[in-house]
Amino acid sequence: MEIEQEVLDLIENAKRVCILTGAGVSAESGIATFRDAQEGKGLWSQYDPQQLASIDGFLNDPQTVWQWYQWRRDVNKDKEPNPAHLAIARWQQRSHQDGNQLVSLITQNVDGLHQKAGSSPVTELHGNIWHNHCLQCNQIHQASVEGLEAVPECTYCGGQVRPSVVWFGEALPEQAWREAESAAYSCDLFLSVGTSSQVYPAAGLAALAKSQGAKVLEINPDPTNSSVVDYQIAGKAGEVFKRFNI
Ligand code: BV8
Ligand code: ZN
Repeated sequence: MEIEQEVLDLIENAKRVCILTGAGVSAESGIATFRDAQEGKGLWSQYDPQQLASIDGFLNDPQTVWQWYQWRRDVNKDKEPNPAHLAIARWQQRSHQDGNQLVSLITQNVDGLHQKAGSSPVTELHGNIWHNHCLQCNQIHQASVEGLEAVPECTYCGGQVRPSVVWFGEALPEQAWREAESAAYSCDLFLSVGTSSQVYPAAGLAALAKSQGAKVLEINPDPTNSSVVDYQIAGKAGEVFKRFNI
């Protein structure tokens, strides 16, 4: 039986689906992946994203890190969800309506495009680039930071305002991690969409699902060849979801 038909049956018959997405699911919306950035594609390619996306990076050079996030917000602000985001949102809505399938969405992306596509709930493991808070007192910084070149000052304690994303070396938000772990632990079908599966602890979720007997499906034009993957669809997420007509 042709693999795609097998995968369609898996999707059709799964009771509890856990979808983990990465930067690849937003690539067709025109947002470069981390991998692209690391391979010297793009303005900031001379910087190591792991350096910029770190507390040390911000403490050593807050201005540069702030400007990197302002640049990314500028790139993201007019980007629209693509067929992959829209298909996942429809899948979630349909599962809510007919109730015979539970679909959980876990993302490593900070771009908010899943929410823009109508997905709900969305578990954001690494935060959201449109939110900011004070490094010192954690107060949420409500005001818009559009166009602000300099790192804003906290209106409560005068501390530095930072993007509300999870930097390397920082713990993931507890609630989000708990949701992700329980969704992976209890699913019978785990979908890994557009992620290179190199950043932990997110990259460990597929193995957790597998350890509980779930089937693992990877959608990625560049297979990760990870041993936990049962089915690999080597294609772009937007095109694959369109083809599957999910
Ligand atoms: C922590 C937010 C401890 C910021 C991000 C175990 C082993 C080794 C290392 C570690 C370990 N445990 C922890 C670590 C350290 C580190 C880590 O994993 N390092 C890696 C690099 C080795 N992890 C951490 O630091 C984590 N924190 O461990 O804290 C702790 C614990 C308790 C108390 C205190 C401390 C925090 C990790 C989160 C960091 N923040 N983002 C920001 O965005 O600015 S990670 C960031 O990079 C993204 O969120 C994402 O997670 C990752 C990029 O990966 P992908 O999304 O997969 O993107 P990538 O570009 O790599 O790949 C894209 C893929 O898409 C490719 O495969 C490509 O082929 C595919 N693709 C392209 N086009 C398409 C497509 N697919 C489908 N369709 C297409 N059209
Ligand atoms: Zn403060």
